[in-house]
Amino acid sequence: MREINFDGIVGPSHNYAGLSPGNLAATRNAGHVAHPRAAALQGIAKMRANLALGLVQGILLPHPRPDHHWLAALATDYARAAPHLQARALSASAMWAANAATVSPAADSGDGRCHLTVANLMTMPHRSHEWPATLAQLRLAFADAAFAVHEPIPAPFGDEGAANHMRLCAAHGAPGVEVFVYGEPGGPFPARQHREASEAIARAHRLDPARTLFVEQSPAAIAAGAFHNDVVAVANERTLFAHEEAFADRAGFYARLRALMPEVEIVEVPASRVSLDDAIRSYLFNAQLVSPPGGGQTLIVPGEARDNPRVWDWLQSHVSGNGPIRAVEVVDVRESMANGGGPACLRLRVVADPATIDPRFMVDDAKLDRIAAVIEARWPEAIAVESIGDTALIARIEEARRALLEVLDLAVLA
Ligand code: SUG
Repeated sequence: MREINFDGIVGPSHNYAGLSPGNLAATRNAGHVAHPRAAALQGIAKMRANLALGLVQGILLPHPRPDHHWLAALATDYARAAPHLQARALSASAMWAANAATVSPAADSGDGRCHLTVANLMTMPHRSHEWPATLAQLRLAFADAAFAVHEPIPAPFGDEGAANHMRLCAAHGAPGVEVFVYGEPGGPFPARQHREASEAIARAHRLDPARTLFVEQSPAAIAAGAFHNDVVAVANERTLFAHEEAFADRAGFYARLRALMPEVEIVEVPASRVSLDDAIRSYLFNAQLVSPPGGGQTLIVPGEARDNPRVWDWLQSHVSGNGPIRAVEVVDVRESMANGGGPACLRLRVVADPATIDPRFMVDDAKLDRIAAVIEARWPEAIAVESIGDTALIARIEEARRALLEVLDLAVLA
């Protein structure tokens, strides 16, 4: 059993339309010119860095954009749709694979299978139509009997996938404690993860209720721009790394966790060292906390975390002390960051035997070279929001994706 990171390849339609209220980066950058080619190459470089650490790497593919099926269901087409519908049909938001599904490894499930429930992403219109294409990919990638792939939880219960789910365990293949973090409505921004959805997923995945926690996200964190829990907390093996203000009742949560798992190591960053605002701007917690084969945990942070002196100071002092995070790696994912997506948003973690996964969804350096060549040749260099009605641009976006599917022998997804 290995932990495999499946990164969403940044699609050729990547742009800044400001579609996610409550995601302050996306709102701040609305109307800026986006660079899909650079964005996708940044994602490839992040995957190469993961491979260099000795981690196992997979991919998820960009979705067909614009989404003609969604527009047809709205009784229109791209040429006639209002600009706000065009933008919502064109978004490359499927790149944030942490929102693709919630995953429970086989060791946690009553039936010994690894369960994946596709997220319905119903709160944001531009993300609400991702799930059919995600489901199609997961059914291909995880067709083996070792997996159970579930359809999304029905509306009105919002589910945003692994971004609001953490797992603590002695080792990836050992039984774990699964933590589902939900939000309560009432704040200035939507609470996208509903408790009812998380509870349904835990039942579908046949989790042991005694080892499953439902924890409320702090309303202050949502109000400050933490639209998903993975903006303020991340877990790996025995380590929970979180901001002091991540949870509504931190003491209650930590006590329940310690009772289930006395060996848990809670690394909490106090607000006096890193404010909620600094944490959210730097995406300190939207990091990949990984266990390279050599031992010790590495935190993969975005460049924005190094640029913030308070965040960088905290990281340096932790790494030079006796804490569980032994090394920090910096990656440049700034095109995704400008839409509120850091290193952790771009990946979906699956604990499984790599041999049970469709090899078309697994990558090594040579395959990343082939993907990068398609991106270099086909992905638009820049997209301005005003140009999304341009039919030549749309044709280019669609051809670019088709070329990638061809190279990966995945034309079946076309
Ligand atoms: O859902 N941004 C995404 C960012 C998702 C980050 N994922 C995690 N935290 N796991 C979102 O808000 C912006 C797209 C736009 O405005 O065009 C966007 O959808």
